[in-house]
Amino acid sequence: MSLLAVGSVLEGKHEYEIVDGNLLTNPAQELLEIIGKKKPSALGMTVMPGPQLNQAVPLTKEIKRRFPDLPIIWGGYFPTQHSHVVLESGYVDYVVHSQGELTLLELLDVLKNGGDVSTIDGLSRREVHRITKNPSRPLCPIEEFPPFPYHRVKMEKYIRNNYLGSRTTDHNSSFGCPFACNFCAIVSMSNRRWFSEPPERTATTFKLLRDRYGVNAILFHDMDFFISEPRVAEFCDRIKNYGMNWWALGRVDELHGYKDSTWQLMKQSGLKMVFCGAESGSDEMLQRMNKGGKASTQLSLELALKMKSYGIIPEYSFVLGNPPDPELDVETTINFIRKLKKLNPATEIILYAYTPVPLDAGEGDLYERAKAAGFTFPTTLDDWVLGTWQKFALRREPDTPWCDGKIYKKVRNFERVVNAYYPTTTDMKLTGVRKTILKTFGGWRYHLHFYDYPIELQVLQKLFSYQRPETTGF
Ligand code: B12
Ligand code: SF4
Repeated sequence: MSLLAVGSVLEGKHEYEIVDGNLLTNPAQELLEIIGKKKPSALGMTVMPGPQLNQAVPLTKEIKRRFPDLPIIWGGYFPTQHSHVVLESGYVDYVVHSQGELTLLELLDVLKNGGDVSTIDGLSRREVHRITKNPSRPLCPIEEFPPFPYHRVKMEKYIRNNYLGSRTTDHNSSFGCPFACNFCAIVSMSNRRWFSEPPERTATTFKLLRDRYGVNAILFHDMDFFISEPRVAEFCDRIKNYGMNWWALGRVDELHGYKDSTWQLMKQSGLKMVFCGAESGSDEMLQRMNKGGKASTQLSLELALKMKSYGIIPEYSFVLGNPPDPELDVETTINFIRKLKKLNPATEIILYAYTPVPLDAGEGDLYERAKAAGFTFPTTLDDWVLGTWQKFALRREPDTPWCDGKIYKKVRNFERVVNAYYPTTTDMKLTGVRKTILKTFGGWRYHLHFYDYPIELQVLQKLFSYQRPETTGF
């Protein structure tokens, strides 16, 4: 989607091709061949921390070695947050910060026609002996960009069978978020701004994906799909007879405040599940996370009940192991999850470990505490691909100076038990006897609050290879 978004503005202006390394058998070799054959005038890469970065680093190094004159541009969250480290590596030439469409377009114009890159807002660049960051670019309303050029990719490869529908695919209908939770990567990307497609355009895309590609369900990956209730209501009204299902991410307090009529429309239009950042079982921690709005643990419980009444599944994510007392933090949130499960057993639980994102001084209590405990980010790109930083990026059991590995282990053990006793509704294969066995084995542990060494659940998980929520991808 990142590449479809930037591709949309290149249509008719620059020749371009999208290459997805995930679809290639030997991405490095095949990409090098494509570059050798087609001789592009620039290469843009979208890079997330974690597995993508792990591949992007050696690949970019090799491309630079083989094609030293080919300008290499990185974009996305990671390069935006760590542009200096990325450019200092010596093999990336440009970093496009935040929203990439206009910056890339201007850069390609200059690379093609000549001109001055120092006038391109939103760009950082590597010169012989220094790295320069141009002024930031204000976000542009996304309705000014053309729709995603879905025809540019092999759509069949991005359609899959899952709990939402037999032909599920993805879309993104907005950029940014008006909030500034201090563990969230969006803050440095959008600086509290938010722009969305108008509802009729999102509905048109929905229909196009259905009619052209036979899609019957969509996951919206917007940071927050539900910011504007009128937009959501109009969108649902437009699609309610399309016979499709959908999933999206939203905030607890926003959804809690929605009118009943909007909930009815959302249900009618095929909304099956909503991913919400419940984040913590402690109101004090929500404050320290700068969750903002009306966020509270009470609202999280009330929303789970409300969603139960509409038959829409809440998928709640939590950020655990927060400084300065990660043990107490984990204990409090585990107790809260037990309360939540009692109210609405269908609630999916996603557990992440707190890993800092770079923020300016004074922007984040959690980050300040992490730094006070001795946390610093890697200073080279090569360090970012080390095992310890890979673990950090995946947010499951990171090595952090304020939190003992044993505490994360406890979280994972609890996760195993809770997901055995309450198997996810998203696994279509886990039914009948297998489900009963799993529930029975998980049940005694859950009731006794005994989560340590869940070896038998590990074995069952291997045998049944059941799908846990954290593997469904958010
Ligand atoms: C879909 C998604 C995924 C998918 C698909 C990833 C994939 N294969 O591409 C899945 C579920 C697999 C996934 C996994 C992970 N994800 Co993810 N994911 C997202 C999500 C929800 C949407 C991304 C998206 O497509 N947005 C829509 C497009 C249009 O926007 P965009 O990506 O921001 O692109 C714009 C700009 O960034 C820029 N841009 C981006 N790339 C490029 C490239 C060039 C050349 C240019 C010029 C510009 C440019 O221009 C675009 C248009 O304006 C984001 C959150 C979000 N809503 O953005 C998280 C997010 C990107 N993921 C995140 C994380 C942490 C992960 C994981 C590490 C999580 C985990 N615990 O496992 C893994 C790692 C995956 C990997 N392989 O490395 C974080 C990144 C945090 C950070 N500090 O960088 C985010 C921001 C979520 C969050 N709030 O924390 N993810
Ligand atoms: S966690 Fe959600 S509400 Fe908070 S800044 Fe990130 S996207 Fe916005």
